[in-house]
Amino acid sequence: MAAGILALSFAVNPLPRVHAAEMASAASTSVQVLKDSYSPGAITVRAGDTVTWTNVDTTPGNGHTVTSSGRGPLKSPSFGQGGAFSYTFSTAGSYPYYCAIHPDMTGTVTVN
Ligand SMILES: [Cu+2]
Repeated sequence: MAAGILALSFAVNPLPRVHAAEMASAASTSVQVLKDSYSPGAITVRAGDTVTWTNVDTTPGNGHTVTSSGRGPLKSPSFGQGGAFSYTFSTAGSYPYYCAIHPDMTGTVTVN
C-alpha cells in the first residue's frame, strides 16, 4: 500500500513544476488612476499578464472606472480613492478603455 502511494507521488510531481513555470512567466503591471488621467496611459503586456489600476486621486470620493471602448472585456465598477481593479488579459489584441464617469480619461492596453 505504501509503495503504491509513493509511485503515485512520483507520477504527479512533474505537474506542479510545469504550473510553477507558467506562473513565473505571468507578470503584473500597475497603472495609476489620477484625477483626470491614467498613468501610464498606454501599456504593453503579454497574454496572461494581469493589469491592476489603482485610484490614487487626491480627491476623496472621486471614483473612476476602467471601461472598454466599444465591445471589450473591461467593465469595472466605480472605485474610489485607494481602490483598485485588476484584469488578466488572456488574448492578444488592443484594448482601448476610458472612464465612464470622466470620458476624457482614456488609455490603451496592448496585449502581445
Ligand atoms: Cu474618472
